[in-house]
Amino acid sequence: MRKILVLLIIMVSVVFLLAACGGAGKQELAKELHVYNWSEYIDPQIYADFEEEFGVHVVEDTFASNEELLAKLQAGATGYDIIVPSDYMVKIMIEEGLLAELDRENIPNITNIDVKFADPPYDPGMVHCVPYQWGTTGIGYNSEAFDEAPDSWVYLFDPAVAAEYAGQFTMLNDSRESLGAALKYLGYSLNTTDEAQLMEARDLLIQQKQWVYAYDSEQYEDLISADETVMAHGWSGDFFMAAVEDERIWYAIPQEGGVIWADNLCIPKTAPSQYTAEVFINYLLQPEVGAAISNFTWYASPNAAASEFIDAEILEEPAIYPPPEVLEKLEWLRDVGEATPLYERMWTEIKAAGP
Ligand code: N2P
Repeated sequence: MRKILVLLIIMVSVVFLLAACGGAGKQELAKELHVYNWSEYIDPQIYADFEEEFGVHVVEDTFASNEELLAKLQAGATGYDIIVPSDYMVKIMIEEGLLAELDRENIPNITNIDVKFADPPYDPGMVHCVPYQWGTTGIGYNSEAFDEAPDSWVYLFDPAVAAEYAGQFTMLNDSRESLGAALKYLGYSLNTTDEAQLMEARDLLIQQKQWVYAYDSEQYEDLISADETVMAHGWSGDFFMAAVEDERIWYAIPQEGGVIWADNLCIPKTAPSQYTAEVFINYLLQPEVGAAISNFTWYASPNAAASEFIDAEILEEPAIYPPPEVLEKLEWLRDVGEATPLYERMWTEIKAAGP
């Protein structure tokens, strides 16, 4: 009788133990995943494949600048599971307490990230985010409209040159990028906190405004293709992606140096499903999926394991993977801290100025 009791106790314990093990670590996937992303920044097929494999429907909403993304979160948007801020904005968001810390157990593929990107200064040790894609900011153009590549900020800012392209070029609708381009042309740092330098950059952009077709961050490459414009201040991959359909379009990194940036997959603290977001990040980090992202966006991948699946045309393009002597001249946008409101004020004044 005693033996039977002991056996019974053991059996019951085993059943409980198994149940406990099965439950631990195995969280439920949400039915939907809400991604807030830059436009045309992922092959929609990847969302479809993820849905097929995990039964999670991905809903995407897009933003056009880091400041728009931040404003949305600050205004209390709570519906997003994944957001894609750039480097300097990650730092700001961490400081504002807007980002969740990643649970590495759910993201084993994080080891695929190239060591060069695995310890970013804006998020040491990838505690909050995983690098998604990286690229540069420069000048895209219709090669038929130029004898030589417009590979200098002179084309956008020198009155004698820019006036020649009056009404035929766009500038990014982005405070840090457009002020940054003007600062570079003036020979200053993209991250200056000197008010006099910033006012000079503001005045330059106000002077330039009479020749600017539009401030735009989402359709500038299509405007070139539609022959509305011949040149645009913009992000590398967007032009290369457009060049697949319209081979007149090409891209140059200004000789004076441009901007290098990295966008990141992060999870807001308010995310409805952090676990599903981590499963999704892990999915994107698979070598073939990482490559499929770059093969669609034409941006460089921080995923080392993806390289062997990325098209040679992309890997071998020096304006996508710049050689060391070009990389050296590029500058990262950094969090300018207390000077941020100054940048915003300058930008507001530019936007409000008469054409
Ligand atoms: C993709 C936009 C790239 C984002 N269309 C630049 N940070």
